[in-house]
Amino acid sequence: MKIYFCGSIRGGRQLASTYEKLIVMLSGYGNVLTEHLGSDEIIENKDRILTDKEIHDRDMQWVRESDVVVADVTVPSLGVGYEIGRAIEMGKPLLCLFNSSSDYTLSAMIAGSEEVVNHTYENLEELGVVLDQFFTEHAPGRTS
Ligand code: 6K6
Repeated sequence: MKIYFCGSIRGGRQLASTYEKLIVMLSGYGNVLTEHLGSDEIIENKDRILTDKEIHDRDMQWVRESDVVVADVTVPSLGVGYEIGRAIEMGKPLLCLFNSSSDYTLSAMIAGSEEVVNHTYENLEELGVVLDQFFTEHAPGRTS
């Protein structure tokens, strides 16, 4: 099971520690291709040596290879929105998570999409059940 996790980078790193915890949770269901999203250090030190084209092409290849896409859509990010649109076109099962305790408002283009599973959360503890249900429904019987 390959999981592509999306979270804001240049859109803002306010929720980096949340991404890190989410990635740990997702690792229980499969191989998270974008583990670096939880670590400012890795993004700064490793990915900075890649050109924008290399980042784009690598990430799109990973979206193509993935079995499911999970996005934290709380911090508005052009890159995350782009990945979601591309993943929808590729027919990937997609779970979008929005933190309602934040000061952000979710774009209608995500909140109103019937092609993604939207879930609003207040704390990460409540996401265990949501992830169990998503992976059971959209990737039944698959293992890493
Ligand atoms: C580090 C500092 C500035 O740029 C970097 C390296 N950039 C990226 N490295 C890896 N993935 C990236 C990078 N930029 C965007 N992405 C992908 O887009 C990630 O998979 C995220 O889900 C999403 C973030 O988009 P922005 O628009 O918030 O950057």
